[in-house]
Amino acid sequence: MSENSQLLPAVSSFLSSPRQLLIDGEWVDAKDGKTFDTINPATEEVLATVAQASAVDADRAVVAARNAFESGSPWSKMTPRDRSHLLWRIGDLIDERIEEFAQLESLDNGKSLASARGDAGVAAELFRYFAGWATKMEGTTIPMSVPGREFHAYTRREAIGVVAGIVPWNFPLTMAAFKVIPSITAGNTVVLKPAEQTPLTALYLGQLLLEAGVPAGVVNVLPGFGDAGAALVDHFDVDKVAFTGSTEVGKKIAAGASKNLKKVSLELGGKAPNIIFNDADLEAAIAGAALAGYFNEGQCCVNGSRLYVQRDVFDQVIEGVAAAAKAIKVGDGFDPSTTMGPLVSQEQHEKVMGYVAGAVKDGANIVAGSPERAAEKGYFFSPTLITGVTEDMAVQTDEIFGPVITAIPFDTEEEVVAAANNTVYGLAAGVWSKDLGTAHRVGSKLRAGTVWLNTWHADDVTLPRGGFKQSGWGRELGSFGLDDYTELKTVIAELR
Ligand code: TXE
Repeated sequence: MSENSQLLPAVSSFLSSPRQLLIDGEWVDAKDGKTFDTINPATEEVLATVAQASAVDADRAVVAARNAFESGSPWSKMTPRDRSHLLWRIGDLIDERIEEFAQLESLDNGKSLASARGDAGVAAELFRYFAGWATKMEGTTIPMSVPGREFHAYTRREAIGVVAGIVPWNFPLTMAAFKVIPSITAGNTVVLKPAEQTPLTALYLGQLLLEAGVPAGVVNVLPGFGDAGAALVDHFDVDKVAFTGSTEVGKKIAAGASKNLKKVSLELGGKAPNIIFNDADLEAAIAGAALAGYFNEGQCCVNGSRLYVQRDVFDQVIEGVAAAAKAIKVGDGFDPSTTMGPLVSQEQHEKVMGYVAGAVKDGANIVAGSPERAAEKGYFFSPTLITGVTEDMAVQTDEIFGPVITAIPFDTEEEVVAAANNTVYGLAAGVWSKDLGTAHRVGSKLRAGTVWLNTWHADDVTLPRGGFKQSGWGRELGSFGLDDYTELKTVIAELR
């Protein structure tokens, strides 16, 4: 297959010239002229050259965002209704260009075109969902009791100011949308820092936002590395940092942002337990376990990587998940038969292979997959299922962020709940049982921000998501997600 022969003209033209930074409504080079290459993980070849933002560019973008936010700016004067219409229009524009976004995402990240289309659809829907909220950021009137005096007290939800959105590479467009959309819905301005592995769809989104009529400086896009992200976190004029990424960097961001007490929301790593009881609908549970572990090449923060199966059905479940793993077609994202693309980068590929090789060394059994690369070229890796694992093995404790499931048998509910919660993470968890009492009771004991009962990866833009423990701070999406992008002001007037 030749990818280039299938590329849409808009995508070919986007890739054919160096991509720049978006600052104050203009496409500009990095101040120091630096660029970096973004790599197609299926071919290991350079896909595009992109301007690399430094701290100086971060400052330029924050100044632009601050000016766009200040009172009297076109953005500050836009009514909530007009913001709502703008958000809706952007959603529709994304829908019109789903194929363009999907091609760019598949080339840059590796995921299949079908999966990338799904991501773009979520981004479009998210714009429309938040379009509804722009006109519904309501306050309350609150009674006061001061003898002999009369007051009228009420609350207002107001924008925070300049938001720095720092995002990872596993869902590049949707993660960008997660930060940009609630920011602008609430009237903030944004500097978005996409991941260095996958800058293209964020830049394409930037282009579309300008076309849709988002005023200059309201959304700025700064491709670059961790230093550019850190410069945003340190910048005095950034009011809030919204981050999705590793727990390690999340801790640095919390520490950096605390210097000026910026607001921070963090969506970090996970190591989700997926628990199958003897009485589960095994057909559904097996398919669900494979989806939980292998969707998006396993590069999901809510990836169901720790499978716990009650002893009577352990062998049957392992056989079923292994068969599902072997049925997955690993290949180039542009091949319509592909159900799993390559991992995102050489670094991620080496990390995942290293964990599986380590498990073999520790004495675990590989039931499906292998610690080896799945092709000579490209960061391909076969979906892997490992048994004979103990709780102290690195493959069981660490977030691997690849298509790797470890499976351990259990006997009692008490034992499995303790094992499931024995992690620093708390992003997601799942329970499979036909007994609703068991499902809800165990679900209530799991320390995780999302608990799936008899399903996995079922989701909607209306639902809040986020982590317990070291999986993060705050919640994204839904009405809860919008609160994190606003300040609450209390106004007290004396009636004289
Ligand atoms: O993440 P990083 P990486 C986990 C997953 C993965 C591991 C490493 O386990 O294997 O993290 O991935 C920017 N200040 N997750 O290295 O470094 C960086 O440029 C400010 C889970 O890619 O956390 C990128 O834009 N920003 C996760 C973003 O942070 C900094 C998704 C994420 O990069 C920075 C991705 C700094 N000091 C990886 N250093 C999830 N929860 O979904 C880096 N960045």
